[in-house]
Amino acid sequence: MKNWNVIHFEDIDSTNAEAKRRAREGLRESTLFVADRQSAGRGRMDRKWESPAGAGLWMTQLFAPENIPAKDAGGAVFISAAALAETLREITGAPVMVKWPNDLVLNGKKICGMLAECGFEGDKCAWIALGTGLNLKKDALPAELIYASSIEAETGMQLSADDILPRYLAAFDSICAAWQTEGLGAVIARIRPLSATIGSDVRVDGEYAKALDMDSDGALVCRFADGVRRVLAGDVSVRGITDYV
Ligand code: BT5
Repeated sequence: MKNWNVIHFEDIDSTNAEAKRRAREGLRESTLFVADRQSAGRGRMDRKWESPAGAGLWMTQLFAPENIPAKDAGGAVFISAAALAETLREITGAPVMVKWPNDLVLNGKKICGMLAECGFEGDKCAWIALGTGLNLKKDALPAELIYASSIEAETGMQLSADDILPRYLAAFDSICAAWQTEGLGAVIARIRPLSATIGSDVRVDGEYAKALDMDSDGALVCRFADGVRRVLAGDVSVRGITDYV
Protein backbone atom coordinates (compact mmCIF):
# COMPACT_ATOMS: atom_id res chain seq x y z
CA MET A 1 0.00 0.00 0.00
CA LYS A 2 1.19 3.50 -0.80
CA ASN A 3 2.03 5.75 2.10
CA TRP A 4 0.15 8.91 1.19
CA ASN A 5 1.73 12.07 2.53
CA VAL A 6 -1.23 14.35 3.29
CA ILE A 7 -0.93 18.14 2.85
CA HIS A 8 -3.92 20.14 4.03
CA PHE A 9 -4.91 23.70 3.06
CA GLU A 10 -7.71 25.79 4.49
CA ASP A 11 -7.86 27.78 1.31
CA ILE A 12 -6.08 27.33 -2.00
CA ASP A 13 -6.64 28.21 -5.65
CA SER A 14 -6.91 24.57 -6.78
CA THR A 15 -5.46 21.36 -5.37
CA ASN A 16 -4.74 20.23 -8.95
CA ALA A 17 -2.84 23.46 -9.63
CA GLU A 18 -0.84 22.96 -6.41
CA ALA A 19 -0.07 19.31 -7.23
CA LYS A 20 1.17 20.31 -10.70
CA ARG A 21 3.37 23.08 -9.26
CA ARG A 22 4.91 20.58 -6.85
CA ALA A 23 5.31 17.92 -9.55
CA ARG A 24 7.15 20.40 -11.77
CA GLU A 25 9.46 21.12 -8.83
CA GLY A 26 10.27 17.39 -8.80
CA LEU A 27 7.96 15.96 -6.12
CA ARG A 28 7.31 12.29 -6.90
CA GLU A 29 6.26 10.87 -3.49
CA SER A 30 2.61 9.88 -3.34
CA THR A 31 1.02 13.03 -1.94
CA LEU A 32 -2.59 13.89 -1.21
CA PHE A 33 -3.45 17.60 -1.34
CA VAL A 34 -6.74 18.37 0.43
CA ALA A 35 -8.41 21.76 0.79
CA ASP A 36 -11.39 23.02 2.80
CA ARG A 37 -12.08 25.56 0.06
CA GLN A 38 -10.79 26.21 -3.47
CA SER A 39 -10.98 29.72 -4.89
CA ALA A 40 -10.27 28.56 -8.47
CA GLY A 41 -11.38 24.92 -8.60
CA ARG A 42 -11.37 23.66 -12.19
CA GLY A 43 -13.12 20.99 -14.18
CA ARG A 44 -12.14 19.72 -17.61
CA MET A 45 -11.38 22.26 -20.32
CA ASP A 46 -10.92 24.94 -17.63
CA ARG A 47 -14.55 24.87 -16.60
CA LYS A 48 -15.22 26.20 -13.12
CA TRP A 49 -15.60 23.72 -10.25
CA GLU A 50 -17.56 25.13 -7.32
CA SER A 51 -15.74 24.26 -4.08
CA PRO A 52 -17.27 26.18 -1.15
CA ALA A 53 -15.68 26.03 2.32
CA GLY A 54 -16.39 22.81 4.20
CA ALA A 55 -18.95 21.61 1.64
CA GLY A 56 -17.03 18.78 0.06
CA LEU A 57 -13.93 16.70 -0.31
CA TRP A 58 -11.70 18.73 -2.64
CA MET A 59 -8.50 16.79 -3.20
CA THR A 60 -5.72 15.84 -5.61
CA GLN A 61 -3.56 12.73 -5.49
CA LEU A 62 -0.09 13.23 -6.95
CA PHE A 63 1.78 10.02 -7.72
CA ALA A 64 4.37 8.58 -10.08
CA PRO A 65 3.07 5.39 -11.71
CA GLU A 66 5.50 2.66 -12.68
CA ASN A 67 5.73 1.61 -16.25
CA ILE A 68 2.72 3.43 -17.67
CA PRO A 69 3.17 4.57 -21.29
CA ALA A 70 2.28 8.24 -21.83
CA LYS A 71 -0.65 7.30 -24.06
CA ASP A 72 -2.29 5.28 -21.26
CA ALA A 73 -1.96 7.84 -18.44
CA GLY A 74 -5.45 9.29 -18.89
CA GLY A 75 -6.87 5.94 -17.77
CA ALA A 76 -6.02 6.95 -14.18
CA VAL A 77 -9.34 8.75 -13.89
CA PHE A 78 -11.12 5.40 -14.03
CA ILE A 79 -9.16 4.20 -10.96
CA SER A 80 -10.49 6.93 -8.72
CA ALA A 81 -13.97 6.58 -10.20
CA ALA A 82 -14.09 2.85 -9.41
CA ALA A 83 -12.47 3.25 -5.98
CA LEU A 84 -14.68 6.13 -4.81
CA ALA A 85 -17.92 4.65 -6.19
CA GLU A 86 -17.21 1.35 -4.42
CA THR A 87 -16.24 3.14 -1.18
CA LEU A 88 -19.33 5.38 -1.15
CA ARG A 89 -21.58 2.39 -1.83
CA GLU A 90 -20.06 0.56 1.15
CA ILE A 91 -20.39 3.55 3.48
CA THR A 92 -23.84 4.82 2.45
CA GLY A 93 -25.52 1.76 0.95
CA ALA A 94 -26.70 4.08 -1.85
CA PRO A 95 -26.43 3.07 -5.53
CA VAL A 96 -23.63 5.45 -6.52
CA MET A 97 -22.92 5.03 -10.25
CA VAL A 98 -20.16 6.09 -12.63
CA LYS A 99 -21.22 8.34 -15.51
CA TRP A 100 -18.68 7.95 -18.28
CA PRO A 101 -15.99 9.07 -18.10
CA ASN A 102 -15.38 11.10 -14.96
CA ASP A 103 -18.49 11.72 -12.86
CA LEU A 104 -20.11 9.91 -9.97
CA VAL A 105 -23.88 10.18 -9.93
CA LEU A 106 -26.55 9.34 -7.40
CA ASN A 107 -30.26 9.41 -8.26
CA GLY A 108 -29.33 10.87 -11.65
CA LYS A 109 -27.46 13.85 -10.15
CA LYS A 110 -23.74 14.65 -10.27
CA ILE A 111 -22.21 14.33 -6.81
CA CYS A 112 -18.57 14.13 -7.88
CA GLY A 113 -16.25 15.03 -10.76
CA MET A 114 -12.71 13.93 -11.50
CA LEU A 115 -9.86 15.45 -13.47
CA ALA A 116 -6.59 13.69 -14.38
CA GLU A 117 -3.59 15.77 -15.48
CA CYS A 118 -0.25 14.19 -16.31
CA GLY A 119 3.41 14.96 -16.91
CA PHE A 120 5.63 12.97 -19.27
CA GLU A 121 9.27 11.95 -19.56
CA GLY A 122 9.96 10.60 -23.04
CA ASP A 123 7.19 8.17 -23.85
CA LYS A 124 6.48 7.36 -20.19
CA CYS A 125 4.11 8.96 -17.73
CA ALA A 126 6.24 10.67 -15.04
CA TRP A 127 3.44 11.85 -12.72
CA ILE A 128 -0.31 12.05 -12.46
CA ALA A 129 -2.31 14.70 -10.62
CA LEU A 130 -5.68 13.10 -10.05
CA GLY A 131 -8.25 15.56 -8.77
CA THR A 132 -11.54 14.62 -7.16
CA GLY A 133 -14.33 16.93 -6.07
CA LEU A 134 -17.01 15.18 -3.99
CA ASN A 135 -19.98 17.23 -2.79
CA LEU A 136 -20.79 16.32 0.81
CA LYS A 137 -23.08 19.04 2.17
CA LYS A 138 -26.51 20.02 0.90
CA ASP A 139 -27.54 23.56 -0.08
CA ALA A 140 -23.92 24.62 -0.66
CA LEU A 141 -23.89 24.95 -4.45
CA PRO A 142 -25.35 27.65 -6.73
CA ALA A 143 -28.95 26.84 -7.67
CA GLU A 144 -28.17 27.12 -11.39
CA LEU A 145 -26.22 23.84 -11.18
CA ILE A 146 -29.44 21.90 -11.66
CA TYR A 147 -27.73 18.54 -12.15
CA ALA A 148 -25.50 18.84 -9.07
CA SER A 149 -26.21 17.24 -5.73
CA SER A 150 -24.41 15.98 -2.63
CA ILE A 151 -24.14 12.97 -0.38
CA GLU A 152 -26.16 14.73 2.30
CA ALA A 153 -28.93 15.83 -0.06
CA GLU A 154 -29.32 12.35 -1.55
CA THR A 155 -28.78 10.13 1.51
CA GLY A 156 -29.31 12.36 4.56
CA MET A 157 -25.87 11.29 5.80
CA GLN A 158 -23.36 13.84 7.05
CA LEU A 159 -19.97 12.44 6.10
CA SER A 160 -16.57 14.02 6.63
CA ALA A 161 -13.32 13.51 4.77
CA ASP A 162 -12.11 11.28 7.63
CA ASP A 163 -15.07 8.94 7.15
CA ILE A 164 -14.14 8.43 3.50
CA LEU A 165 -10.40 8.83 2.97
CA PRO A 166 -8.92 5.72 4.69
CA ARG A 167 -11.27 3.34 2.88
CA TYR A 168 -11.03 5.23 -0.39
CA LEU A 169 -7.21 5.25 -0.38
CA ALA A 170 -7.06 1.52 0.38
CA ALA A 171 -9.43 0.80 -2.53
CA PHE A 172 -7.50 3.19 -4.77
CA ASP A 173 -4.15 1.55 -3.97
CA SER A 174 -5.42 -1.91 -4.75
CA ILE A 175 -7.05 -0.87 -8.06
CA CYS A 176 -3.98 1.21 -8.98
CA ALA A 177 -1.73 -1.83 -8.42
CA ALA A 178 -3.98 -3.87 -10.74
CA TRP A 179 -3.75 -1.09 -13.36
CA GLN A 180 0.05 -1.18 -13.31
CA THR A 181 0.35 -4.96 -13.47
CA GLU A 182 -2.69 -6.06 -15.50
CA GLY A 183 -3.56 -2.92 -17.46
CA LEU A 184 -6.64 -0.72 -17.67
CA GLY A 185 -8.91 -3.63 -18.59
CA ALA A 186 -8.82 -4.76 -14.94
CA VAL A 187 -10.06 -1.32 -13.86
CA ILE A 188 -12.75 -1.15 -16.52
CA ALA A 189 -14.03 -4.56 -15.39
CA ARG A 190 -14.77 -2.98 -11.99
CA ILE A 191 -16.46 0.06 -13.53
CA ARG A 192 -18.80 -1.91 -15.84
CA PRO A 193 -21.23 -3.06 -13.11
CA LEU A 194 -21.29 0.48 -11.69
CA SER A 195 -21.76 2.28 -15.01
CA ALA A 196 -24.76 4.58 -15.38
CA THR A 197 -23.88 5.02 -19.05
CA ILE A 198 -23.64 1.48 -20.44
CA GLY A 199 -27.04 0.42 -21.75
CA SER A 200 -28.38 3.99 -21.79
CA ASP A 201 -29.62 6.14 -24.64
CA VAL A 202 -27.20 9.06 -24.81
CA ARG A 203 -26.37 12.17 -26.77
CA VAL A 204 -22.72 12.36 -27.79
CA ASP A 205 -22.09 16.02 -28.55
CA GLY A 206 -25.79 16.19 -29.38
CA GLU A 207 -25.85 13.10 -31.63
CA TYR A 208 -28.22 10.33 -30.48
CA ALA A 209 -26.70 6.94 -29.73
CA LYS A 210 -27.03 3.88 -27.54
CA ALA A 211 -24.06 3.27 -25.21
CA LEU A 212 -23.26 -0.43 -25.58
CA ASP A 213 -20.10 -1.04 -23.56
CA MET A 214 -16.73 0.27 -22.46
CA ASP A 215 -13.64 -1.05 -24.23
CA SER A 216 -10.68 -2.16 -22.13
CA ASP A 217 -8.92 1.13 -22.99
CA GLY A 218 -11.81 3.14 -21.50
CA ALA A 219 -13.45 4.16 -24.78
CA LEU A 220 -17.26 4.18 -24.83
CA VAL A 221 -18.67 1.94 -27.55
CA CYS A 222 -21.84 3.47 -29.00
CA ARG A 223 -24.35 2.53 -31.68
CA PHE A 224 -25.13 5.61 -33.78
CA ALA A 225 -27.65 5.82 -36.64
CA ASP A 226 -24.78 5.14 -39.07
CA GLY A 227 -23.10 2.31 -37.16
CA VAL A 228 -21.04 1.42 -34.09
CA ARG A 229 -18.22 3.80 -33.17
CA ARG A 230 -15.84 4.21 -30.24
CA VAL A 231 -16.06 7.49 -28.34
CA LEU A 232 -12.86 8.60 -26.64
CA ALA A 233 -12.83 10.51 -23.37
CA GLY A 234 -11.72 14.04 -24.08
CA ASP A 235 -13.75 16.80 -25.51
CA VAL A 236 -17.04 15.02 -26.06
CA SER A 237 -20.07 15.63 -23.90
CA VAL A 238 -22.16 12.54 -23.18
CA ARG A 239 -25.62 13.19 -21.72
CA GLY A 240 -28.88 11.30 -21.29
CA ILE A 241 -31.66 11.85 -23.82
CA THR A 242 -33.82 13.99 -21.55
CA ASP A 243 -31.66 14.38 -18.50
CA TYR A 244 -28.09 14.48 -17.24
CA VAL A 245 -27.60 10.70 -17.17
C1 BT5 B 1 -15.23 17.71 -13.64
O1 BT5 B 1 -15.15 18.53 -14.72
O2 BT5 B 1 -16.23 17.15 -13.28
C2 BT5 B 1 -13.92 17.58 -12.86
C3 BT5 B 1 -14.00 18.28 -11.53
C4 BT5 B 1 -12.73 18.09 -10.73
C5 BT5 B 1 -12.76 18.91 -9.47
C6 BT5 B 1 -11.62 18.59 -8.54
S1 BT5 B 1 -11.82 19.35 -6.99
C7 BT5 B 1 -10.20 18.99 -6.54
C8 BT5 B 1 -9.35 19.20 -7.79
N1 BT5 B 1 -8.92 20.57 -7.90
C9 BT5 B 1 -9.45 21.18 -8.97
O3 BT5 B 1 -9.24 22.37 -9.30
N2 BT5 B 1 -10.20 20.30 -9.65
C10 BT5 B 1 -10.23 19.00 -9.03
P1 BT5 B 1 -16.26 18.67 -15.84
O4 BT5 B 1 -16.71 17.32 -16.31
O5 BT5 B 1 -15.67 19.61 -16.81
O6 BT5 B 1 -17.50 19.34 -15.09
C11 BT5 B 1 -17.51 20.71 -14.79
C12 BT5 B 1 -18.97 21.16 -14.76
O7 BT5 B 1 -19.64 20.61 -13.60
C13 BT5 B 1 -19.11 22.67 -14.62
O8 BT5 B 1 -19.12 23.29 -15.88
C14 BT5 B 1 -20.47 22.81 -13.91
O9 BT5 B 1 -21.54 22.68 -14.85
C15 BT5 B 1 -20.54 21.57 -13.05
N3 BT5 B 1 -20.09 21.83 -11.66
C16 BT5 B 1 -19.27 22.82 -11.18
N4 BT5 B 1 -19.06 22.67 -9.87
C17 BT5 B 1 -19.78 21.56 -9.49
C18 BT5 B 1 -19.95 20.88 -8.27
N5 BT5 B 1 -19.35 21.25 -7.13
N6 BT5 B 1 -20.75 19.78 -8.28
C19 BT5 B 1 -21.36 19.34 -9.40
N7 BT5 B 1 -21.23 19.94 -10.60
C20 BT5 B 1 -20.43 21.04 -10.64
